[in-house]
Amino acid sequence: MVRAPGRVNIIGEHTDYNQGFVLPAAVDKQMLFAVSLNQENTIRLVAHDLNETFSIAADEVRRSDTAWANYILGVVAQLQERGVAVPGFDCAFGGNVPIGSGMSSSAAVECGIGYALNELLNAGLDKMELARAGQLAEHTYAGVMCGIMDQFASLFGKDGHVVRLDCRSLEYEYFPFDTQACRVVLCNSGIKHALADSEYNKRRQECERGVAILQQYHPEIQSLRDASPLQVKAHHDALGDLTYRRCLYVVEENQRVEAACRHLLAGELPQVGQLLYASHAGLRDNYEVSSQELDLLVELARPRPGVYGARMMGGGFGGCTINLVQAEHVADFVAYMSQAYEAQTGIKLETYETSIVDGVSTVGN
Ligand code: GAF
Repeated sequence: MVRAPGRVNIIGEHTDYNQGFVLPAAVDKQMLFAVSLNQENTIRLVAHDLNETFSIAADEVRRSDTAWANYILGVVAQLQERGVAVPGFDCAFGGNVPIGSGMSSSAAVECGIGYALNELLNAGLDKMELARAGQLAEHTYAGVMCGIMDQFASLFGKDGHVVRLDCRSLEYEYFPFDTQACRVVLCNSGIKHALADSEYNKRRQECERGVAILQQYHPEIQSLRDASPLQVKAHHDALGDLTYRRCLYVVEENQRVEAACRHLLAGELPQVGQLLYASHAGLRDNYEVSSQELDLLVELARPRPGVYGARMMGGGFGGCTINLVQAEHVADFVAYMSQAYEAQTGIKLETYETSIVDGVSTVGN
C-alpha cells in the first residue's frame, strides 16, 4: 500500500513551466493505493470513490476514454518508455484530495502509482524520474501541458517544511514552516470551470511567444526565468499588451518567490502575506486565471483579524484559495468565510485546515 499526498503552494504560480521558482508543500489530503502484481497480462483498476472499474491488457496500454484511468495508464506508458516491463497488476485506490480543487489530486494519483510500481518491480527509478514520469503522463494522456511542481511536491514533501524548487536546475531547498503558529487554510470555491485545461495550455503558449519576442532583443533569454521586469517593460510594444501582461506577471512572480523565502527565514509572516496578495492581483489582472468566486474569497479574507495573506492557488479558473492565518483566529475566520461566501454566492464553502506532511511513501508492509 502506498499513500500519495496532494499539495499546497505558498507562492510561485504558473512559474514552473517557465523554468522559474515554486514554493509548495505536501499536505494531509492524500490518495491511498493497494497494488499487487497479478501474474496475468491484465491491468485491473478500481476507483473506490467513483465506484468504477477499468481493465486493459498490460501490453496494449493506450489512452482511454475513461478520464480517471488515464492518470494511471499514462504513468504505466512512461515507465514502459523508460524500459521498465510492466506486467499485469491490480490496483484499488481512493482518497480525500478534493478533485478539481487545485490541490493536485491528479498528480497524487500519478505519483502514487508510479511509486508503487517502481517498488513492486524494483525498477530503480529515483523520485525525480518518477515526478517527470507523472508530469509527462499528464501531457500525453490527460492533455495538460503542466510543469513539474505538483508531482515534485507529492514526492518530495517533508513534514513541517515548504520546499523551494528551481524548476530549471531541479535543485531544491527545504524551509521550516510552523503550521502551529501560522495555519494554512484552504477555502474551496466549489467551482471548476470547463475551460481550465485549454486556458492553461494557452497561457503556456503565450509565455513561449513572449520568450520568442524577448529573445530578438536579448538572445540570452531562454525562458521567462531569464527575464527581468525591467526588460519586459522595455519591450511592451513589441510584445503587444496581452503577451506583455502574461510575461510581466511571471517575471514578477519569480521575484516574489525569492522574496517570500527570505521573509520566511526571517520569520516575517506579514511580509509573506503581502506577497500573496500581490500574487493574487497579478494572477487576476495580468495572467487572467482567477474567477469571480476566487476574487471574492480573497477580498472576504483580507480584512479579517489574524489573516496574513490570501490568494488563489494552483492553475486557476476555480479551485481553492490559500490563506495564511494566525492559529488563534482560525475558528472565527472559517466561520465568517463560510457564512459570507454562502450568503453572496449560494455556494456552500468547504474549508481545509491543512498540516504539512511527508511526500509519497509505502504504508504498513
Ligand atoms: C497546475 C499545474 F499542474 C502545475 O504544473 C502548475 O503550473 C500550476 O498549475 C500553476 O502554478 O497545478
